[in-house]
Amino acid sequence: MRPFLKPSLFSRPVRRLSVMSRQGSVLRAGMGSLALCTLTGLAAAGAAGANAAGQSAAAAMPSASGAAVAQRDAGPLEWMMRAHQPASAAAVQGAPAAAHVATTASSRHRAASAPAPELGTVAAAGAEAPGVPAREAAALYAQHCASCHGATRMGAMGPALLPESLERLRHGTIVQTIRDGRPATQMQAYGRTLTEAQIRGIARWLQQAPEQAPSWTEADMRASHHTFVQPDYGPVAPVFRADPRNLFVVVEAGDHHVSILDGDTFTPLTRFASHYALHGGPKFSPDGRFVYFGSRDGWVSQYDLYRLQKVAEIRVGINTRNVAVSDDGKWVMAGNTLPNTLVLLDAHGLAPVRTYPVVDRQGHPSRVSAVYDAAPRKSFVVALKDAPELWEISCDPHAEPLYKGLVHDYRLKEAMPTPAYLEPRVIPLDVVLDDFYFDPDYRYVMGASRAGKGEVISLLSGAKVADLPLRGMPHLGSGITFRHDGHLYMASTNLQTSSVTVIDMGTWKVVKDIPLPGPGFFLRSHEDTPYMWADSMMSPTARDTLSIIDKRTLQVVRELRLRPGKTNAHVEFTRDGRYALVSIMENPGELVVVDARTLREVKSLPMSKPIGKYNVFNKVTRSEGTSH
Ligand code: DHE
Repeated sequence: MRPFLKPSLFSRPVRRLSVMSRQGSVLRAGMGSLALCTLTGLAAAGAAGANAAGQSAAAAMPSASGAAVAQRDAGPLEWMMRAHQPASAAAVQGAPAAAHVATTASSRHRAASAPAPELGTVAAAGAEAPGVPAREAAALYAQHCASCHGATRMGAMGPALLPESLERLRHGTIVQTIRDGRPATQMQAYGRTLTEAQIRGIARWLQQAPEQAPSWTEADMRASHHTFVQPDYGPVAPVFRADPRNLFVVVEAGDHHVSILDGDTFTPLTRFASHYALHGGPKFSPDGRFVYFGSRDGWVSQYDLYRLQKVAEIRVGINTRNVAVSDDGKWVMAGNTLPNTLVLLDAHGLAPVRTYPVVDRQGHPSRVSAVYDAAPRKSFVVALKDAPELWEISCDPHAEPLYKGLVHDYRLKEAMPTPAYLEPRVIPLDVVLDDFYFDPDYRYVMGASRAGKGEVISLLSGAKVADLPLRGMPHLGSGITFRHDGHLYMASTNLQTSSVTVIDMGTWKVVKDIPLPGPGFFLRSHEDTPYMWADSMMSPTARDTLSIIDKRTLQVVRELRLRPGKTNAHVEFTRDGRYALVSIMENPGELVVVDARTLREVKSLPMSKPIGKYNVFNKVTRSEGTSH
């Protein structure tokens, strides 16, 4: 087959030429020191204005929803499979044709929430009594709900009530919330005011897309920006006596709060309300003073851990994946699925600086899968959920320029160099990669496609350097690295198969699949402990079991059931690796402190579904046993 010479995209000096065949596959060949750039992708992205982001998202909204409803009876594993489906597949399975953005978002979120207690307790939707018609439901919403959740359901004092925001909840859970209210929030119980049919009608109406597609413009973003305090960014002393580098930030998903914990005494310093459904790890400034949160419904918040006060917040989108903080502490980048944008914020106060429409080389919008801080490269790496591309955005004012366009040799200056600072560089991929892990130097990205196919991509050249022989659905994002006998290993849980996979990062070969009692989600370790801790929270029967694996022998040495029958998951170590903090992910739940040597419980604190906890020292020093 003769390749159709359509330039693929490289923007730094590379040693390989990529050409795309008419069939769309990328062929690569060694080419000395060439720099090739696409003629289309970035130009399209750059040309689109900030408002176009909102418009393109709006254009992509479904005319009528159905995805969330169609998927309500899916089992946990099915949800996980759907979470990893490409946009087209999700659309075929029950969503309207135009639902490129919103439909795929709807299919995505179900998976990992399977262990959430409310999901299992709700009656099947098939047995529901019919609710009042949509017109009446809309009028009831305007009368009872709009003052808190916004006339357009975009959220105000209460969270957004759009299909994308509710997709992780079953119909019965929404009915229950309207009927019974939510404890410790302003959401009151409407069971005494409204009939069952009215409540069911409102719930069903909320699961449908609104007549007017929601949009989120730069003006909306700026209007949402709120500054609580103007902190002194110079050296200040904490307002408490605890070691500020050994604090834990605990995200409590049960009632949407955050607790700050002294990591030496395991006593809470403060607890405050967060935005609805924080997702992804909170990210820290390099000195550990500030922490940044992203919520699923688009809010980014900055919190001062020394002063124990909120600094600022801004709503960057309708649906947000996660946030990353640059290595120099100057920038926060937020990745959205609705609209399809990346938003760059000033890390000191969260003022919006730039909106990047996320559009692939063919001009199609894509959701952001996640944004990561590649600290050694002084850049953000962005994974796209609907396009076979990775983006890298340099935060280095002295970064080598980008060469956009097809050139023979970038040294001949055949193309005009574009300053690379804060400008996306696009790395084309063979497949859409969905889940990622980086080597400690951020030279390589390990990625897994939705079908579980694994690849290693060099961030230097943009080329694939190895295939990863993976089974099932590896959860690379929860991976850890560790060293043993002069080798650097990466280990990851698997959402589908009951094992932890260990890969030699020198050879990219799987050295062992360590059996677990069930599929797991999170994996954790620390430089100063010989063990890694894996949960099996994707398993209906073993979600209460933590497997303690010896990093030297790759054998499970103990199975811990701290609270039998309850979800035992997500571990984080103290800064010295002496204690492991384990979540009992229930509501009410607990945080259990375990001696990492004796594996004995030393303390327990009541918490509301503590979904994750993050140690300041381990994060800012990029401990190899934790996420970054
Ligand atoms: Fe997460 C991190 C993606 C469902 C809890 N999750 C991440 C990250 C990604 C991701 C890309 C890393 C970003 C970061 O830390 O900045 N998560 C996904 C999904 O694609 C998936 C499967 C479907 C979805 O709806 O988004 C998914 N995640 C879940 C859940 O259902 C969990 C258990 C509950 C929840 O809050 O929604 C969940 N994800 C978490 C947590 C982290 C996370 C606690 C941070 C882990 C860490 O220790 O750093």
